[in-house]
Amino acid sequence: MLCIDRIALREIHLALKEPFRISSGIESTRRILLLEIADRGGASVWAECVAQALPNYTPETIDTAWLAIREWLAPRLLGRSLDGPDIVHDLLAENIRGHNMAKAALEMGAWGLASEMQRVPLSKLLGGTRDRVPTGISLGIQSAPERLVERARAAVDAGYRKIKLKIQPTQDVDYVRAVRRALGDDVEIMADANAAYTIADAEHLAQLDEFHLIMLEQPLGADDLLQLAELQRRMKTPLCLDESITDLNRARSMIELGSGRIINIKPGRVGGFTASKAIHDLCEKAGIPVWCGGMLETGVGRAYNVALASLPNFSLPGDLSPSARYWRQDVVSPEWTMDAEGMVHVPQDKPGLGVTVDAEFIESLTTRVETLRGTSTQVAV
Ligand code: OSB
Ligand code: MG
Repeated sequence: MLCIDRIALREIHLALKEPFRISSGIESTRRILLLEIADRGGASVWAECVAQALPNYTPETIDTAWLAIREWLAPRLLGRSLDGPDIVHDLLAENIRGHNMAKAALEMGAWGLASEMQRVPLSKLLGGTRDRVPTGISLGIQSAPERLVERARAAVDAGYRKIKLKIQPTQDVDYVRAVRRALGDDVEIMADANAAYTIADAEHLAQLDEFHLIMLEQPLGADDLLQLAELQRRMKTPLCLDESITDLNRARSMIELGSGRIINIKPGRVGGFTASKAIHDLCEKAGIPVWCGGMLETGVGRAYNVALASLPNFSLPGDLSPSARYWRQDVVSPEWTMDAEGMVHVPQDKPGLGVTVDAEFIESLTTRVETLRGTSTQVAV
């Protein structure tokens, strides 16, 4: 039984070691929404909302998420006795459309809190079966193919099990070709277009087939399931959907229409763990591999992703890079690391996130805080 009696929203600013460019925008210093969720009994947990500063990946932003949590979502949970975290998804879904990242921050936080209270590792609570999960790296768009080749080579040397190349029109075939030639045929390479193309580009995109990519992620718009199905018929490379998959039903549509053959599950994008598990189970039955995507999370969000990625059908390497790939200093200790075989270790002996959150460091990065309680709210700056 959970009874959440306090939710603190906190915005922190954390500089990426280097800017991350994708077709829909660039991130340099991240504005990040962290939540602290406390149970009436004294237990508490940190959670992360993965919405970004601008609505270029999904319609949400950190500011819309803040509003949605304060006005509509947190009031549904505060002061209420909850049988368990598995009922939170439906509680937050009823007559509140969208705002999946805002919902997910609370829903995953409820799982984290339950894990703390039951003294069970989060991965165990979710049904995870593995104690190590393979990781890939996601490389942003570079100024020239040679720059990308350098990055990709360094990533292979570091042990990464999958190299994801961000592409966009005019920076695509030449970049992928350069990396495939430099790394040889044994390295698992994929590309991610973040919805930058239309079906009119089908012939152009089909040129990627010759590079034997393990997949091409989200080449067309999020809502273009029919066009994606047509593109899949015209390409050998398996398509993987990211932005398109916003819930279980979208995953069903993808499978039935043939709009893709692989799914990138980001728990934030689908509204949390319950939806992620449902998509995972559906895909397992349908023979569709899934993997865990990343959103440049801090070590808090990463803890949730690593736990999820320990489920059995997460059979491809996730975007689960170590802390040091993103930050000079992460907000957790120990920081997330990867072994020489490109595996991230899933915490087995600690409940909750499995890492310690550095509240003092977070305090020093904080630009605003708002604490929500059962009946009243109080604002502090
Ligand atoms: O499309 O997967 C994406 C980051 C921000 C927004 C969208 C995406 C990404 C990544 C980053 O690829 C993956 C990571 O966290 O390492
Ligand atoms: Mg993607």
